[in-house]
Amino acid sequence: MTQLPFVTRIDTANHTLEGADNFSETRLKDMRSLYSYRNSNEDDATLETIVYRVSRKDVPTEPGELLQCITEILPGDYHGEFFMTKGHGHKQRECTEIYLGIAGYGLVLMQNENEFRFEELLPGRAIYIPGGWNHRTVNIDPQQYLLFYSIWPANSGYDYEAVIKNPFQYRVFRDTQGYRFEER
Ligand code: S6P
Ligand code: ZN
Repeated sequence: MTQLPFVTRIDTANHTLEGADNFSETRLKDMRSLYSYRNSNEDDATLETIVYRVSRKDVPTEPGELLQCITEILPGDYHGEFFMTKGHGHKQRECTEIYLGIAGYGLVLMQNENEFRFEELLPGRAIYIPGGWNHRTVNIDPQQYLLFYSIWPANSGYDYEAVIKNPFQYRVFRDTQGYRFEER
């Protein structure tokens, strides 16, 4: 037990976790293959578009410790498919996670083998993602960023291959009704 007590704070003005020590930005070029649209001649400005940012508070990656982060998914879509996270499973499959909506309107897609579920992510709504369920978040408000807080075991690890080997059964597109699912 090397971790001493500490405090973080959700900074709703800056869309970050105050006290975070790890920041990342994911651009379209980093995740293009996850979208349905295929065009090898995409222009550079589009590829540089930031899709989401994560600020994470790190602790020792030991059993018993908890990681926390704030994710901000910007509003937008790539050829109709809403901005989303890459999605992943946890390397330690049994590790669970909780997402708490802070601002905006999103969907959390969850998939365990062939079973697909989704939940709306709204301010104050907490979604429990059990171990073994791959998860991806989609911002379905075309006008506003989506902000949510996550907390999960520090020894979980990230398995990005999991959602390539077993892709989510549904994609989420912009629609006159708001959004629509498309089956792969
Ligand atoms: C970590 C947790 C979130 C995501 C973040 C970005 O277990 O699920 O912090 O890492 O929302 O998503 P992704 O799929 O790019 O890691
Ligand atoms: Zn996770």
